[in-house]
Amino acid sequence: MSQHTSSITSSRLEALNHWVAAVAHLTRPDHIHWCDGSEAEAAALRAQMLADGTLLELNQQTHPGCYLHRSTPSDVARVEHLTLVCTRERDDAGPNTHWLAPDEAHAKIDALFDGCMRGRTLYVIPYCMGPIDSPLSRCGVEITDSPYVVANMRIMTRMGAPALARIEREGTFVKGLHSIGELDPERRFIMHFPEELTIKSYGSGYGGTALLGKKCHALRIASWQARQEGWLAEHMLIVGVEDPRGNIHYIAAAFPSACGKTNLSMLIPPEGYRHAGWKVWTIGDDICWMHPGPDGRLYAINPEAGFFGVAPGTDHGTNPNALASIQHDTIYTNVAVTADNQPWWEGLHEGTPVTDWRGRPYDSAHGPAAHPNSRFTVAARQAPSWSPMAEHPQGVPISAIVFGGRRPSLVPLVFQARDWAHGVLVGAAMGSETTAAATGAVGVLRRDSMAMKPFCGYNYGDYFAHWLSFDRPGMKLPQMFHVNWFRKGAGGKFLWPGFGENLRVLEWIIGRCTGAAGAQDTPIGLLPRASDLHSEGLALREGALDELLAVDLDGWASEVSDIGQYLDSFGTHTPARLHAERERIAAAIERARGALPHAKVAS
Ligand code: O2Y
Ligand code: MN
Repeated sequence: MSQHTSSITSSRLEALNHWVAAVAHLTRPDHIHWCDGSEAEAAALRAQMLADGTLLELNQQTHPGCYLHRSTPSDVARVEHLTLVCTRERDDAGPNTHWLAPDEAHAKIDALFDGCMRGRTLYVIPYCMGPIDSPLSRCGVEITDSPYVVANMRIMTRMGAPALARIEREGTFVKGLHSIGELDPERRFIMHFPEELTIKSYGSGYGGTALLGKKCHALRIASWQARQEGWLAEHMLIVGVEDPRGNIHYIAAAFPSACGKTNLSMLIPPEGYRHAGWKVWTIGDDICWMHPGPDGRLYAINPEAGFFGVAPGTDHGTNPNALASIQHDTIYTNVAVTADNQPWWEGLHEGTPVTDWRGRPYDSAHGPAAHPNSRFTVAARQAPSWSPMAEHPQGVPISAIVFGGRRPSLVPLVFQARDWAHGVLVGAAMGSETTAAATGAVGVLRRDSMAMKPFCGYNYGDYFAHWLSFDRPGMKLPQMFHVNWFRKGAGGKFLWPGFGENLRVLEWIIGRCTGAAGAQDTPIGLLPRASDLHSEGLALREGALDELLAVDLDGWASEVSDIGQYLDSFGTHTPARLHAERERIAAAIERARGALPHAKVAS
């Protein structure tokens, strides 16, 4: 393939060639480069970025193949208010998105793109989300003027010649146009046109706003495609849990941003479990595409090929697998560095920062050394826990779907939904405290249905209906659960140790799927009694487990009423079945409150 050319000679790539020509006409680049994904290409781009300071070399003795990128300080996280869904009908985008009419949106952003690549190279990145030979995968092409984006897309997707060959075979692909522009926060937009399978992003060079295969394609556009085609595109990790008899159960779990999805997907079992033969296999840490299989089960693939993980907090104690993965061939973004040029972040118990994420001499008066949303980009295959099944074209069968959020009070450690409709309500009602993964206030409770609030490409009411539509004859659907690792006690300390110990909860979840684990029925769902959880070797403070497994009926009465108002906010789009499910639970809580003197169900 000739790389410095304005088009690729193939009649089957006519649509792609036309689009590239039209974009070049608008943006006026000096050069056009079609990415083939080769090692030679990656090496040339790396040399260029090292020369112009886009990348800085880290200590090659301790971290071979590792580089640091410092983004513009105003460009360090997603910007939800500038992330738009542009459907012809406003109602199709729904109140959960920021909407703009397509004509107005195109005009606004094309004015910014006009001439913006003068003096730059336009890179054409063909990519495949999912294993290259999987029928569940979908392709896209990102056009960008950022070599940093090319380097990250090479890690995060299957990029280059094989993806182009698939696009040539299939003829369809998602179009993503990106320019870093002037990196001016006042001239920044991330626009999605689901009806046109098109994304346009201007003015950011960072993360989910610039790597268009990730949040923009694999969630916002894919969720729209999934609804039309009868599958699910979700903000979920996928993990395989192997029991001592060698059975592997796959679990998909949705948590809002920066709630530990990467940690859970790479969990190291507690010592006793390890000795007994338990193992954990990573399939994905952020995004999950699930399709009904011929046997009625849901089969999942991870559309990504890498991790774009949060660095702060990653350490031997919290995520040894992630730490092992990022010792080589990793791009770090916005971390601090030590005197001998090793990457450093808060929570890493080795080394001392001398230079902060902005490149200034580190001074704790300036705030943290690493940005709280600093990241590593690393190939998934570098994780010691990486599962060979992640490359399986048919995906892995999902036994359980887990929802969770940061809930310092009320929500128990774990509960199981009675059935699919109840599980959809539990997912729809999910709430969590906000984190540093997006700009805006941190630590505020907000509803984040299925952890898709920033990522659903259409009206949440219709999305809930789509989820409910899977409950039909012939389907063998996963069991559904809710977990809360973030419950705090009276002193403000976490009650549950989390990390590896979360396997105890996953064991109960798997036990519920196989019929091996017990539970008690409560108005909010099925909860383990303290004796149903394996707690040998678990260091909890006295009474903590009872607190973690109690149901405060008064608190739940007001929670369920709040959920009612939330469901009402989607108007007639909210399915009647979801309202009915909420009313059933509200009535069960009222009956139990009437029957109990202290309005509490003890474990
Ligand atoms: O996209 C970003 O810039 C940071 S946010 C992010 C990155 C990787 C995985 N998930 C997220 C998220 O916000 O959920
Ligand atoms: Mn995410």
